[in-house]
Amino acid sequence: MADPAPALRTQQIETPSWAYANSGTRFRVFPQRGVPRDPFEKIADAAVVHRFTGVAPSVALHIPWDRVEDYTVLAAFAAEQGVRLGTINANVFQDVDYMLGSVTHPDPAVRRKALGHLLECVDIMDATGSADLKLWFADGTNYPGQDDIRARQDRLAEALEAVYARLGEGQRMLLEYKLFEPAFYATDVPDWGTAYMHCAQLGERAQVVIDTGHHAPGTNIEFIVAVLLRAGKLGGFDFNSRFYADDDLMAGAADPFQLFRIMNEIVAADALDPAAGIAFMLDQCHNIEPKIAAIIRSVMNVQEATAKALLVDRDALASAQGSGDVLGANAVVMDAYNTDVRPLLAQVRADMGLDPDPIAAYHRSGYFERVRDERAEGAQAGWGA
Ligand code: PSV
Ligand code: MN
Repeated sequence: MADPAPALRTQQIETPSWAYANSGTRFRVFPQRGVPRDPFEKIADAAVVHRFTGVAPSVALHIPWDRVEDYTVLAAFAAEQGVRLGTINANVFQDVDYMLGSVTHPDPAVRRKALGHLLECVDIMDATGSADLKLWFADGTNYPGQDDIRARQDRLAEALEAVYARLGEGQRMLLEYKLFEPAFYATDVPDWGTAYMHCAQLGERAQVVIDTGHHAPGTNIEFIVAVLLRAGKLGGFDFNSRFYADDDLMAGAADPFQLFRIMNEIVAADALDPAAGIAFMLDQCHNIEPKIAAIIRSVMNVQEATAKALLVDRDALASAQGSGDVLGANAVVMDAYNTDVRPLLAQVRADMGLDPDPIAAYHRSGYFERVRDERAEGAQAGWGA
């Protein structure tokens, strides 16, 4: 079996700027001390996560939450901090005009406004050097008959085509799906099949993003991973975990076995290497727990799932599968899952010149106490601000 350490050392997990900001449910946002007040401070926090884990070198932005005057200045600041700006997430779900949809809205004027924002996001990518544009649409309907389902698909296709045509060299469009919420009857991109259809029609540089919280309970997500990988249409992940709906809890917290099964498909298809082009991103909110430590924990959870996937004895698995040995094949996978990979990861970190225990090292660093005092004044950034 190949040594898992090199792959673990080169793994890259992108953290989301909004996870560092205040967030909550529709019932209450509980502000936390030390939370960033602007995109620069979010990036500074993301850089701390990278400093202690060594595998989180990029941070995703959400526009307009991370709007700044000059994105080249923000990119230069990120570089100074030791990270880079990653995926640009568009936001066409928080403007009052979008009550009945954005790019699928029945009114062409609203559609034009939404498309304008998506194109602005590509301009931002040009300035930040970001390679990926991530699109998630809250569009959909709440009641049967509210709008024409096929017409909405046509409007969506038209907008996607215009954005796709605007992409520059080396840029991709990642289309995210979500079963429901905020639309409760028919979401316009509800599942991987719909996302795949649009991406297939657009071309090679349009790929599907799997947000692990965006499925019906019981959905076999690793099957979707395998099928999209086979079709060359998996662009990346928004990792988070859920017990009920789109809970946005820490990745690997609710169901570490599912995260392992997903990473197992990735490793089996040789898609872990950054050169394979799969973006491993977190998309989560830390409503009640301290944010930076929670993000470090999430990164470590993804690393643990990956390490276990790398430990699957592929030869033994192929031979058990080939001979129809059902229990033997399952045992190979379970042996890897049941291995305690924490010592292996501690060694990997030591070899990278890192503290083997990133959370303890972060707590010892005094970073939290420092920013808690420095950021005492002013308005904290929050979800939607
Ligand atoms: C939607 O629920 C989503 O998963 C999309 O990725 C958004 O851009 C993100 O959450 C941020 O709220
Ligand atoms: Mn997401």
